[in-house]
Amino acid sequence: MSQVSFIDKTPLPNIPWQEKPEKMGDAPVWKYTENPIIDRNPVKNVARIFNSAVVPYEGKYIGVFRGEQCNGVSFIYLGRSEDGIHWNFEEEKIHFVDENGNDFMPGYAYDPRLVKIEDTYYIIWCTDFYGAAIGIAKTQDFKTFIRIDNPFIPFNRNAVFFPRKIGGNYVLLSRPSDSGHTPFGDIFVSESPDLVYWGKHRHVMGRGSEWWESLKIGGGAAPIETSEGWLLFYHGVAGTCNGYVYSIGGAILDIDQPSIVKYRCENFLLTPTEWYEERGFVPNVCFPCATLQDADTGRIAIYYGAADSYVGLAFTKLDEVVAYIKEHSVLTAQDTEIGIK
Ligand code: BMA
Repeated sequence: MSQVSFIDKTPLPNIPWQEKPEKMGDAPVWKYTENPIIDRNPVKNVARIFNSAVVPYEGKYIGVFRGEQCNGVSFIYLGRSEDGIHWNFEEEKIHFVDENGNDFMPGYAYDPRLVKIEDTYYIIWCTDFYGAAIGIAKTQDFKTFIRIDNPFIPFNRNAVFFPRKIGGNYVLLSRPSDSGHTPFGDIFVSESPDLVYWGKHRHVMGRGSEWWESLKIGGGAAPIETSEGWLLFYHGVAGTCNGYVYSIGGAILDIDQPSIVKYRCENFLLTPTEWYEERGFVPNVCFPCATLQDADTGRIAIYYGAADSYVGLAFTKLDEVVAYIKEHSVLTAQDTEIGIK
């Protein structure tokens, strides 16, 4: 009998899945043995696909993928899949237009997230707005992609929507940053009644007391609504003498006031250990951008970018990951406060 439940009871019987290997100990998240699921050079003129997001769509899957072109500039490509594992990509990057239907392509676009709120799908990415900032576009049919106002001035990255309004407002996590590789960073939450005007900014959580997330953190997959609160998979970064190391962490936020962290796991949930995570364009990166979940079984599939070169899949179960986060929860005063000064 499951102790924790998803609030959204939609079943996803064809969720990508592999059972937990026996030799995992008590680690609650395990990697797909067939990783990486997307190889290099997946589309003409695209060298690598990584840091990408997917959703269930019409009984299958659809996703927005960070495709780094052969000239080094990233754009977003649409992909479709029957099983969430094998993907077919459109050859052309997603064509964004403004509200009047005129071309409105960003100068670059990376680390997209994809979140359905009511009957609309939102793509949120890092865009060039006189510096790295958050871009947003909406679609209802994955044919027309309409950009809406950039929510914040530069510099900001790693934004992701909550999948429903809270207190009547759209809610967005983001991570203010600098123009470079940002040796700092906390997660904030902001609200908007109309996706144009943003405010009620609150601090959610800062870099962790544990070494694996001691440099900076950033939002990852869209928070999942559960009976314990919003389950958040995020990335945490350590600075080593040989560069940054990106791991995946887990936290649970208050359902009505998500700036309040209820539980925060002191251990990483997943860290680079495999060749496709340790070797690539940027070694030692595990960067979560999306999850799928099946309400009937409690299964969760996590999509993450690996070494800025590949897409990996990892799995967990709701009961197991929530129990692990609670058991290893260490909270700071900053985590539990409302987050305004
Ligand atoms: C961050 C972002 C990510 C990338 C990570 C590791 O700053 O640019 O796209 O995966 O660095 O290189």
